[in-house]
Parts: sequence; C-alpha cells; structure tokens
Amino acid sequence: MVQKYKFGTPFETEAVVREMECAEGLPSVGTIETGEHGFCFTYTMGEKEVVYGLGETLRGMNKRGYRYISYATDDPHHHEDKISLYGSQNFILLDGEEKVGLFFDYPTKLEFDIGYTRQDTLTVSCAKADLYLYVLTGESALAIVKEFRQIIGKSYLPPKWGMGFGQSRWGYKTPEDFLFVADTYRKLGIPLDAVYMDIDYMERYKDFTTNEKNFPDFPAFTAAMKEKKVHLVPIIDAGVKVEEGYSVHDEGVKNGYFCTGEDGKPYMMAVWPGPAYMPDFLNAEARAWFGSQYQRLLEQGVDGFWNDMNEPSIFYTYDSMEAYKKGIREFLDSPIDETAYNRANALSELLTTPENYTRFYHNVNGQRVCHDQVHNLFGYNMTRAAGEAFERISPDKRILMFSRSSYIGMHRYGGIWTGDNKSWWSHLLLNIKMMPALNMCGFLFTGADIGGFGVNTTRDLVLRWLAFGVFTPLMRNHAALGTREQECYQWEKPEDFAHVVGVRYRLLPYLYSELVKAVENDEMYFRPLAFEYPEDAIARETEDQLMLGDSLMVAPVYQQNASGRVVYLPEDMLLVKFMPDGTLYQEELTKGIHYISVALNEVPMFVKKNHIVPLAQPAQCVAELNEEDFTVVGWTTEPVSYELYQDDGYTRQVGMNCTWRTISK
Ligand code: MIG
Repeated sequence: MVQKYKFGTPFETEAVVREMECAEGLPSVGTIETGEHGFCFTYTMGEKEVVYGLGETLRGMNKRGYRYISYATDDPHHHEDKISLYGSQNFILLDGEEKVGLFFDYPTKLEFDIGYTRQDTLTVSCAKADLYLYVLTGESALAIVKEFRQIIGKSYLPPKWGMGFGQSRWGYKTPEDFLFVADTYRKLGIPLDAVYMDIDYMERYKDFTTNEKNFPDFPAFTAAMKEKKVHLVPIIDAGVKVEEGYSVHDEGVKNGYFCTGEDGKPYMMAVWPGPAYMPDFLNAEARAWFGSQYQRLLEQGVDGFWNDMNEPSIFYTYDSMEAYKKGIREFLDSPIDETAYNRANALSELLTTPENYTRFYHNVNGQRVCHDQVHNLFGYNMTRAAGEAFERISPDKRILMFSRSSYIGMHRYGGIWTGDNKSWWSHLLLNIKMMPALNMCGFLFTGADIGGFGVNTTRDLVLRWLAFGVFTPLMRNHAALGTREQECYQWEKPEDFAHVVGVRYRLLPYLYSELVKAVENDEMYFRPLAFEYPEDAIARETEDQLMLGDSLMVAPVYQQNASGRVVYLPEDMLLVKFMPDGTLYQEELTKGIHYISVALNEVPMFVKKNHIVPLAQPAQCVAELNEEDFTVVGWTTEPVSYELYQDDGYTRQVGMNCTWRTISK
C-alpha cells in the first residue's frame, strides 16, 4: 500500500507518475516535525533493522551507520567519507519488524542521518517543509520496491546493442583514434558493440558540433564505423558555449532558453567550453528545444548519447571569478604571516563556491525559481529533454541514453553510469553494492567505468572488473585522460580479454530477457541476497554477492592477488565457470559456505538448483548473435523451463516484434 503526504507547497518534480489523493494527518511510522526550521522525520531503528536504498551513494547496501546528503555534486574523489555524489535518489527502505518504504520527493538538499549522530536513530531533514512524502508498506522488501516502481513509472530500456561491450576513453580525438579502437578489437577477436566519444570530438567543446578539422566528413566516418558493426556514442555536456554565430547559443539566447541571473539575462558559468550558458531544463519549451538538437548528430549516424556535467558542474561563474580576482589582488598586497598558507589555499575555493548555485534562475511555468531550490532536478531534466525528443525523432527505435546526474523520474528516460570512480579494488566492490540500490530507485540500465576512471589501473583489475561487468546492463570500459591506457588490447594475452568479454555475449540473450522483464514487471534486475532469503541470517548480511534475474547469483572476485574467494550459497546451486578454452566447468554445490577458485581468465556464476540459463554461442557483436542455438546449463532434478524474451532489439513497444521462446531442460 502507498500513501502520499503533502507538506507545505511542494515543487512538482514529476518523479511520481501515478495520480494519488493526499492522505490526512501524519504517517504512522516515525515522527515528523515541520516549521520554520524546515522538515525533520525521525525514526528509531530496531537493533537488527536494515536500511536499504539511496541509489548511487557510497558505502554499503545497508546504509546504516553514516550520513548522506542528496545534493548533486561533481566530485571525482569517491572516498568513503564523501556524503554526496552525482545524483539524488531519495528512496529508503526500512527492513525491520515492519517493512516500510519512504520516498522524500524534495528537489534540493536533503540529509539522511542513518544512525550517524545516534546509532539507533534515523533522521531525514531539509531546510523547507515543502515536500511530498510517500510511505509504502508491504509484505516484503521486494513487494515494497515493486510498488514504488509502479508509482514512478517504467524504467528506460536501451536498444539491445547497448548491452553489448563498449570501449571509451577521454582523449580519443580523430577518426583514426576511433577506427583504431574498433579495428584492434575486431583484429584480436575481442567482441565490441560501441565506441564512446568523449569531449574531444566537438568543435571547441560546442554541443552538437563535430570538429571539422579532425572530421572533414563526419557521416563518412560514422558509416565506416557502421561497416565494422560498431555504434558511436558521443558525449553531450550541459553547458552551451557562449559564442555569437553558434546556432545553439543564438537560438537559446533569442528565445530565453537559458538560465538567467539576477538581471534577467543569461547567466554565464564556465565549463569545458569556457564561458557557457546552462539550458533551462526546467522550462518545458527549452527542454523540447534542447532535445531536438540531438537530432543533428543522430542524422549523421550516431546511435546514442551520454549526458555529462549535468549536476550541473560549474568551473566558475562570472561572479565567482570576480571574487577570485579580488581575493588574489588582496592576497598579493598582504603580508606573509601565520595565516598566509591558509589564505592562499582558500583562494581557489572562491571559484567553485556552492554560492554559484544561488546566482541563477529557472523559468518554471512562468515562475522564477532560484536554481539552488531545485538543484537536484537539473540532470534529470536534461536527460528528460533528450528522452522526450527521442520519442518524437525516433518513434520506432530506442536510442541509447545514459546520464551522470539523476533524480528519481529520470529512470524513465535513460540510464546512468556511476561517474568518476577510480582504478581501485574497493571501487569494484562499491560497484557491486551500488547496483541493487539503483535498481530499487528505477535505474536498471546502469554500470560503472570498468577498469576504473581515475588513476592507473592494472591488468588484473581490468580482468576482474570485466568479469563482474559481464553481468551489469551497461558494460563499458572508460578511463580518464592521462591515466594508463586500459583498452582490452593494451595488455599481455589479449585472448584472456577476448574470452571474458565473450562471456557477456554468451549470456546476452538471458541478460536482455531479464532486463526486459525487470522493466516490464517493475522488478529488480540485481537484488541483495537478503531480498530473496529474508530469513537467512548470513544472506541478510552478504553485500558482495548479488542475485540476478530469476536464475542467477553472481559472486565476483574483488581482491587483488586472490586466486578465488569464499562464497555463501543460500541454497543448492550449480557453479558454472566459463573456462578460457570455451568449455564450461560445472560443479554442484550444496547450500553453505564454499571456497571457489577463479583464475583471472575465468568467469564464475551460480545457477539456482532447478533453474536454467540459456547460453548463446560466442559472437563478436550483438548483431551477430545467433539467437536460435542455445546451450542450456542448470542442475535440474525435474523438468524445468525458462521463458526467454527475444525481440528485434529496437522496437520501443515491448511485446511487439517479439517472441517468447520456451527453453527447457
Ligand atoms: O570534467 O568529458 O564523468 O566520464 O570522461 C570531467 C571528460 C568531464 C567527466 C565524466 C567523464 C568524462 C570527463 N568528464
């Protein structure tokens, strides 16, 4: 059951799509205080109570013991102490004596103190008592998630090739760079479906342009990639370069589609292109206009996009640069004394000050709204702009789309990637833990930068990360400018990489079928073990294994130099290891704790007893998958069948142009 409570005058975020009457009074769970000091929800957690949710946040699946602030932030240093990342997904699930889901639909800074200040106390607070609170109750954690997903609307489904493997790197510039990636993958027989284009393809970081010197004939270039059956996916940044004569700039200025300053004129904030204006994604007309710009690149043969810098990330604003200059001038004339070090260090903070978010405004249905009051909706509405436009531009075919910043509601228009992680083993584990939390909030098409984005990676980390990435809906290797090159062909024995990535394609029909089912039925693609075995004390605390779809459990190796790992089986399962020679190692394991050895070039998975998984034959890309001829794996003691969903991989309407194939064993 779900109940909606209204406090004050909430901003309509359109996160929830179901029309509902507001309930009278206060919810029976927790206590709520509202007033001048804002809103505070307080709840005493039971000793064994677990708190799930919050989507893309650091630390565990069980969020207890720390605090988090929903306030979209471009911070590439995801250390354990960070309390804000790129998105805000304000859904939590209390799993104690009672099971309760809570969604705080509030568009700006919201704090979750989950046993940080007092170990047994949860508080959720914000500065203004203007919000909707949705309270969901149900039989089980899964039932509550399902109900929540039903009220927020169906999740985005990518084209099928979007589940193929993609290679990305910040720094690819010329057609030769991109063609080299595609050719090398093909030459070495490492499967590949997409190459991602980072900011250097643009003309001086101008959205929707291509650099003419490097790409004298962009359509010819996309055609050459198509020949190789490789899809191109360019990045789009939120900020639009300030430059007279650049049509996106000129049209935006002319029609009032940019965020404005105190004086009502477009407000300058600098990002990669230097001085830029931010499109007013909260203005429906501006949204439609910006969305239609994507068509220019689609017409030239690209097949999808990733939206970046949409927290929005701001390097400086006009005002903050003035303050910085003033600060430097003052500093230059100041004595070198005991405060000089701190004063010098503080200078650069003047540029990226949070105050920048208070300096510009949106036009929401004719109302002027200060950005900091709706901050968390910016990336959501950028991706919504694209998603809504794609429905017009491409009514028949799905377009690949994922974003960095997000808010619940955005899950209907695109997926997300988890931003600038690092090439750390702990971030591989973090990737595992984040996935189910994102699924609860509707984000099914997700994945992390495989191999790690920041700092130098190592061969073993890339292989282990790929062996988990084989299961994540978005499977993309991406790295930062200046870091060690980490494409699959940069390492000794590329055949090991060909094998591991190849496993993705053997599993793809099953994974795609499970993703479609999860979208259609509002289910989770990845689940914590606790959701499936709520009575099992060990399962309840297992955070480094995941249930996937109907049949699978995954337990990745995430420790350097480990030749295997300890795995907990909450029931009898078949261990299947994809061996480098193409064979399958299969071992029936009983419920309990096992040590399994996993070499760097092997991929393990566990199939629940009396469940089966169809495996396709190896393929180099999704277009070449043979979806007729399956090997079926499973430990069955009775006849078992699996309903495999298959379609053309593009049609928007699930259930059209599709077949349900019964696979039996
Ligand atoms: O300020 O476009 O998260 O994936 O490679 C950095 C360059 C901007 C941040 C993205 C990352 C991308 C990078 N971008």
